[in-house]
Amino acid sequence: NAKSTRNKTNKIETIHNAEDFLLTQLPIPQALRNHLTFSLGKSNSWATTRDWYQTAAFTVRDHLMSRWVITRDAYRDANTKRVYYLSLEFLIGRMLSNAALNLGVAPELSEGLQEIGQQLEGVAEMEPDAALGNGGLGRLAACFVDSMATMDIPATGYGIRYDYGMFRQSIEGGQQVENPDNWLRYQNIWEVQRPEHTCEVKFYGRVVQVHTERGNERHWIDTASVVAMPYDVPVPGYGTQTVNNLRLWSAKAAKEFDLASFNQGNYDKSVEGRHGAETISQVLYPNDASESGKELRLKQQYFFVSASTQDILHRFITNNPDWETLPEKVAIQLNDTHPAIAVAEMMYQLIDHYHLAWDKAWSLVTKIFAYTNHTLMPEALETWSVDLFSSLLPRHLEIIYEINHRFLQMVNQHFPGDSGLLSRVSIIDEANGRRVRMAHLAVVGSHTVNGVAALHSELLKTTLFADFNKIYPGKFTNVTNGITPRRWLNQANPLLTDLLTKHIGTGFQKDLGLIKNIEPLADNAAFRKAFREVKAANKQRLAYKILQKTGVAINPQAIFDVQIKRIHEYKRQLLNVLHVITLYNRIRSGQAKNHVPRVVIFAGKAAPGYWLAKQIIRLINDVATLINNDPVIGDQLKVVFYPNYEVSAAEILFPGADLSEQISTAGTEASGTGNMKMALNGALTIGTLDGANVEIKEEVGDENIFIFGLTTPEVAQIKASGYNPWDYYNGNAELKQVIDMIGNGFFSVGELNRYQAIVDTLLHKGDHYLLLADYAAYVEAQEKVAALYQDEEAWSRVAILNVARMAKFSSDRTIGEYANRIWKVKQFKA
Ligand code: B1H
Repeated sequence: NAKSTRNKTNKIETIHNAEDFLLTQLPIPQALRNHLTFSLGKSNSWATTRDWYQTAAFTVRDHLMSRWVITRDAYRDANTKRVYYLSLEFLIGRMLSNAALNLGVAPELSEGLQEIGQQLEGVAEMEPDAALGNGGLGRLAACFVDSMATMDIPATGYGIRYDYGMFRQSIEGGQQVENPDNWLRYQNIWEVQRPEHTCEVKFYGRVVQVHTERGNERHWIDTASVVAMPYDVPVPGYGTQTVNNLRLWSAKAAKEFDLASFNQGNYDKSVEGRHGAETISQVLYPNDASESGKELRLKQQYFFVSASTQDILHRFITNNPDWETLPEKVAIQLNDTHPAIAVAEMMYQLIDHYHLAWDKAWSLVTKIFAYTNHTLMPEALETWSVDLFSSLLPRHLEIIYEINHRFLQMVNQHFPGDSGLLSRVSIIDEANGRRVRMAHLAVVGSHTVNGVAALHSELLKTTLFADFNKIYPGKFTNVTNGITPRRWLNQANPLLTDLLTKHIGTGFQKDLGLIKNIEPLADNAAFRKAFREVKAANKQRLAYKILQKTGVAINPQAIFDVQIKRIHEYKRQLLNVLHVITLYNRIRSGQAKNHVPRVVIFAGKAAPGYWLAKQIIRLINDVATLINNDPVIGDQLKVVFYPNYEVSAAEILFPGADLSEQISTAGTEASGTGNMKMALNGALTIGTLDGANVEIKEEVGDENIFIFGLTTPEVAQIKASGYNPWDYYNGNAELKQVIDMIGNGFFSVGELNRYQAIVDTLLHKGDHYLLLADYAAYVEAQEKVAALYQDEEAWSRVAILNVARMAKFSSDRTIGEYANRIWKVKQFKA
């Protein structure tokens, strides 16, 4: 059933169905043997575990390739509307098990490896994580591409192929040490270089007025060029033939080297230009939730945005007669402001390259773009100095000025004479040494702007974008984040997946709505017991990993109290530490009523330049050392800092958690997604009414979550009325004791004032995140946690209800909302 068609060059080509390709595929055990010989050039007796990983990866890749080809051709032939997801981060993690799962070959692969004496888990561990992201924002992009493929949405992700991803963290003497992440050291089997789709990206230069037959034009000249080389990564959907594409750009020098210098024997100089260009895609900036302000970062942004925009427009105009239908074929989502320069770049290409008139180009642009905001934190709001912009991207600065001029004129018409409003919403901040506000560019250039959880989206409308909400009523909306159940349930927690399958059948992986069918089983004692056995096994697995990584032996019966996320003051790991020390003091003084043995587990990276966050890591480790070695404490309390938190570590940590710490100051965490991953894996949440915690509470019910602390309006109010942390310090003897221990060097006997700065932020610098104000409520909530944990039947019941009520938090639901409400793109099955 091969079909013959004619392509553009009038050649006859043969298109196969996926089945035709699949029929030609060998059974997996045979394919493994073949690849070992023909792809690796090895024999069984010499093969290392890494060889077996590569062999397995080649084997699974074979199952992807035909689907990938067919999907791409089908999109092109049908000329469907496509979504382009622009993101500076894709935190994908390992791909082997995920691809095998999504393609439906995981059991066969596992058996095939067993036949040759290998275990899939051990083999899969040889794959380095693709850590092309910092944290939640990057992982969200990875969940989204999984969901878009699974839901047959014609979508492409665009990003950067960093040579070095997120740094690897080791802990030396209790302190974070950063090591380079050389993830491409060995061949990356999951990418295909596409030199035929190379683009040129320009920087610097100047703009001149030129008179042409079309009239006066602005020409950007004397530029320096960099070549953008695409590497394509296949993204297989689960239970579908669709394999979408993730295109990651790598920077190359425009000319291999300057021949003149080379001929003069000046080899060093001739390769210099090369290094300058190639540094652009060298390394991911590791500053989650704070901007770096570095020229190289702006270069990264423009580099991948320009290449992607060229790619998108070239694909469009090759398949469509004119520009009129661009918004019917193209939807572009900006993952935060990092790619916001795309608004100006699209104008630049349409006007300067394709010669559209301004008004026409602008009307197309504002129908194509949508922007997702991920944070309200002022330190993360990107601005670039006008000076830097005018040197690096002079033509784009002109375009931004023109966009701003027209925008401010419109505002002035609607709100005449409000000069305060004009200066507040201007894309150029004139007050702080002239800076380009990327969020304003993104808002003005987009038809829709969304926040990532209900509370966050409300706060966007009432605080950060209040003026814009008045100017553009209806532009702002909410799309609550989600997580892919493929990786975060099926792959990370095979035991729970098996248990669920036994009772409700398969299908929940693709339609998480079905998971509600386990709800009645919360009242079934046998099911609760089976559920506890799963949790116990996952805790065993985690305990073993912790022993391997840290040397700390933990009691798997204890409650595993887990806070894993980037280290940041607003996330309040320090509040957790205050509680740990409180428990320590209570146990030592015999005042721990209803205490249950507890293991408090932390993991997360601090931005290398964020000194206080690094101090918090050090404090956690100092506290851990003291408590873990106190014979009076024994198994009653243990503290663990799990090093190098990454996607593959998360896959072990989430299923092993009993208690999920989501304790950010209300109003600071846009959404959180670890909160969803833990609840889906049967942990109970202790948390504030922040981010998506609010919606998790709505779903699981007030009685099945431990909510504590100030609400967002209360936070605002207490700050407005003059918050004084000393009142709490002096008013609570336990709290005072804990802070004094930190300040007096109880945990740092060799250096008594080591943690003075931490005490200072709490007492002398205003305790910006209100740890002291929330301390008592937090400790009280933790007492309730302990009390419930003592009743294992009651605890399991609540944990099961949490799992059963997580349907809303599938990223399939999230992507469905983007597709229907924002992108207006339909499913298309190849
Ligand atoms: C989130 C970021 C972020 N919000 C700047 N903002 C970055 C900002 O490298 N930078 O410059 C990197 C990342 N990341 C997170 O996004 C939010 O804090 C989470 O609450 C949210 O769940 C996640 C996904 O929406």
